[in-house]
Amino acid sequence: MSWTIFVYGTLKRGEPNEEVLTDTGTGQFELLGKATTLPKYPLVVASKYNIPFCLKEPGKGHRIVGEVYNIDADKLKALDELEAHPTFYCREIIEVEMASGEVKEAWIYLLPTWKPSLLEESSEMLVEYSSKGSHGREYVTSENCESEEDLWK
Ligand code: PCA
Repeated sequence: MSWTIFVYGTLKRGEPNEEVLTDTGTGQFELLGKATTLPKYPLVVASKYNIPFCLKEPGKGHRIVGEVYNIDADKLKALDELEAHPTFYCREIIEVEMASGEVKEAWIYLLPTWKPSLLEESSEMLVEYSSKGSHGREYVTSENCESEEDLWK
């Protein structure tokens, strides 16, 4: 399993898309543990489906808490499909710190572009995402989200 991935949103254990990661029908995975990003990022819940987004603006927000997995190429393909990489989220390599203090390189899905108003409206920048968190914006499953534009209506 040659890919290391850091997940911070709906792919985490107990979150709405965890099965996309843990379904062994679409590839293999191994949980390495919890970790924190070395850079800070703005982590916001936004759009009409209440999607968690880590915005590609390192240095702003907080160091984000998530989970690190080793996955195989099949699983990476399944995740890229869900996250619509590279047309929506963009998968990039960043540094994350494991609970042990070990620093690893891992892939993360970042939102590369957004409307300026997004950061102003979502005044709350999270450290650790949970769909049922105190932000009060529970994730809405959107199997038939037709277009990216539809998200922001
Ligand atoms: N899924 C990916 C990116 C945001 C999301 O909801 C993740 O959990 O890391």
